[in-house]
Amino acid sequence: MEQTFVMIKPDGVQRQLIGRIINRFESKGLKVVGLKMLVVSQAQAESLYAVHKKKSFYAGLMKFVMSGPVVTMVIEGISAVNICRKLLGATFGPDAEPGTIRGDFGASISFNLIHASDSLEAARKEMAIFFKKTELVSYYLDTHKWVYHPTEEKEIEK
Ligand code: FUP
Repeated sequence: MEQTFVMIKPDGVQRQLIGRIINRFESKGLKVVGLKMLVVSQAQAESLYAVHKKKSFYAGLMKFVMSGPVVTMVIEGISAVNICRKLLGATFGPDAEPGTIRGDFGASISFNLIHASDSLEAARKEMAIFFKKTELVSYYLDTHKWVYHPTEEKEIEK
């Protein structure tokens, strides 16, 4: 079963969208296995956005992500990385399709409400920045037998 890292950014918290955003993942049938509110440290921000270090928007992005509390999550499910990215929508609010989180709640380029890992490799790295292994909870969701067909069970057990 895949796990991915998701973070509601400071604008999502300030706009009181925490509940509605988490609801998108739960409604899809994905499972929250880690959940934490925190203010991102300089070291965490540097690590999360290392790939953008040379970009013109890097300084602004760093300042923004550390500007207030965020909500970090680890989300689990079959194809969780890909599904979460689709639920987010396009990077910039004006481009994001209605029905996606960014498409429904955001109109900005810089304030885009939420982050989700873009690959399994990124997910592993980003989860480790924000969560200790002991902070992730392994549990059975009774609804899963209705979210996934029995033929998918092998994948669920992985
Ligand atoms: P995404 O993977 O959709 O979160 O987007 P990227 O990894 O490409 O960019 C990371 C963050 O940088 C985005 F969430 C928003 C910000 N950004 C800008 O502010 N300006 C840009 O031109 C590109 C990205």
